Amino acid sequence: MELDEITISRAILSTQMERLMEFLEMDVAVVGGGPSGLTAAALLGEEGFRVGLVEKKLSIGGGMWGGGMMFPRIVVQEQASRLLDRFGIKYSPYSEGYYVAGSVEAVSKLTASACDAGVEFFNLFSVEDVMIRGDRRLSGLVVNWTPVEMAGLHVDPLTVGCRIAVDATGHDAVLARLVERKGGDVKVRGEGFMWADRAESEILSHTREIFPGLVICGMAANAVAGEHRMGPVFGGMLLSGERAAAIAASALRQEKNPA
Ligand code: 48H
Repeated sequence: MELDEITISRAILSTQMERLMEFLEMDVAVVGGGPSGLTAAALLGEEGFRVGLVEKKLSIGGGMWGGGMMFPRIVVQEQASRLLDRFGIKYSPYSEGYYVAGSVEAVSKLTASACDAGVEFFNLFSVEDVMIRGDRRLSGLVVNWTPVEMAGLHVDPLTVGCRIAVDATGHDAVLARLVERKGGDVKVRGEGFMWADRAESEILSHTREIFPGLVICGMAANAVAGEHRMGPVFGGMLLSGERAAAIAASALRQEKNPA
């Protein structure tokens, strides 16, 4: 068979357009493909929800690739080791309660789990605004190509609908800041100094629906709460992603079957 370039182009364009149309209205839009967003997306996908993961960079993985100061290792504490098991990420014990995993394996396996769970990835999409109607509920994301943003081109964005958005944008807490800036009842306090134990033990209490339709997780949750940072210990990110998935799933089920 002789390869035909036009067929190759047609295959990519038609397949991607079909997927884009299918995901114009999602159950959950997870914004940010770092460890917390990947965990949330994979778990929600496994539950059968239509989940799109929007990531502004070319690659998925956020701040986990770089491990600690570019040494590609992450530390995970005892409480989160069950999530490493769940996603098939190998690890070795270091000292009591501390486990070490490879950051490349961790990103790859979380990403693979999300793919297997049916999550659709929209990389190189940057969220630049959100849709909040008079009913004061977040109901969509306003997205543009990252290269458009990088080049400073005046190109209008498109909008995708979602029943729940998960802000997993890390230190910048992009969605929370957008809602705050545009007058929503959200306050972003900004993250505090390094204090791993405190930051990791509080992150689950900061993982919550901060605005109707907007769940915050991962480092963004700590940034909103004015909580400390934790450096390259990643258990809290996985656990926070898991908590965000549970909150989103319960809100979606409630919407379907109101009491
Ligand atoms: C689409 C966007 C946009 C946008 C940003 O930073 P992340 O890895 O986030 P978490 O919270 O899952 O993990 C945090 C962890 O990596 C970390 O930094 C830790 C533990 N730090 C501790 C410390 O002390 O420093 O991923 C966020 C992702 C990135 O991939 C961004 O590119 C993406 O969100 N993103 N995607 N539209 N507007 N903004």
